[in-house]
Amino acid sequence: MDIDLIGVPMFYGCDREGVELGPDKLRELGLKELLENKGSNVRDKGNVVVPFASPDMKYVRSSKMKYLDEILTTAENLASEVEDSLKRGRLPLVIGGDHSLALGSLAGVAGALGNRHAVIWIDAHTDINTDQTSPSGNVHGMPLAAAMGVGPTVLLSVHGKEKKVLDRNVYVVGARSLDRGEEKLISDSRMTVYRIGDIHSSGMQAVIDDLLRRLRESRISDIHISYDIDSLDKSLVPGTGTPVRNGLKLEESAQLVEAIMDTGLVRSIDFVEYNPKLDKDGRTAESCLYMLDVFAGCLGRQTGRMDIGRTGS
Ligand code: 6HN
Ligand code: MN
Ligand code: MN
Ligand code: MN
Repeated sequence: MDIDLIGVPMFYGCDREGVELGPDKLRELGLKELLENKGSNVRDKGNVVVPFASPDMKYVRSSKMKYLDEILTTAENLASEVEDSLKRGRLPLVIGGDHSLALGSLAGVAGALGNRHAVIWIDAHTDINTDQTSPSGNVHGMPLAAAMGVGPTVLLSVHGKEKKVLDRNVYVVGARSLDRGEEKLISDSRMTVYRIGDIHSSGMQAVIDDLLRRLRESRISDIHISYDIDSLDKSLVPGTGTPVRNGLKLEESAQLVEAIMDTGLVRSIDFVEYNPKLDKDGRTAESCLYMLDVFAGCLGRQTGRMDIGRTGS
């Protein structure tokens, strides 16, 4: 697979410093070599430009969304890069940085692919707050709502005004920390949420089978994966800003990622929320490398497009 690595050194969306060091730390840990050793051709496009803002500038533009201007500028920059990579037939691997960067990656995906694709959001959270429902004002809790066309116009207008994904093509896996407004949006929309309870009661394979069946029934031919490392259990990722207990084990996460990757339909990937400053004994670095190795293995053995649903049942 031909891969474009794109770093987004930004913490504005979570308002907690350290996560902006994620992209360079992952490079230092050998991400490019890892992908190459597994058989991919990798071009590192470097980091997108993230404007500087001091903490006193947090609420300059909006009283409800912190660092709004800087997040929007970064998202525009990223959207252009992602769109450009996709149009060249390369897979953008976007490394964060906080999850608000998905405003940009999803806008770039929509720019290149239209809106027939699916988004698979692997996360302890659903990130479907709006400025009205957010308990924190942190934009990393809002990008998926915005992508579906829900929320304030400023967030919906990144790189074009159209919806970046249709709600019926959105799947969240691993959710276990949701706000009230998010619960309401889930019931009012057609998105699918596989909660940690579903995974623990039916098993990951059953969730995967259901997910792949739905993708097949919707005739999905392109997938974007947004991987938030806080989907993993808190004990595995002390180095993330919003860790949540009772999360996925590495093996479960690997099983999920492999099944999705092996459809051959994944066109772009986000890998977000690694905060090296908060890490303890390199445990988070180790978990990140474990998961990136899984992605790398799948990407490296991809030669062409496979039929969806070959994995699982
Ligand atoms: N993430 N739901 C909480 C909020 O502030 O909106 C947490 C969001 C976490 C977002 O982990 O990408
Ligand atoms: Mn997230
Ligand atoms: Mn464009
Ligand atoms: Mn999360």
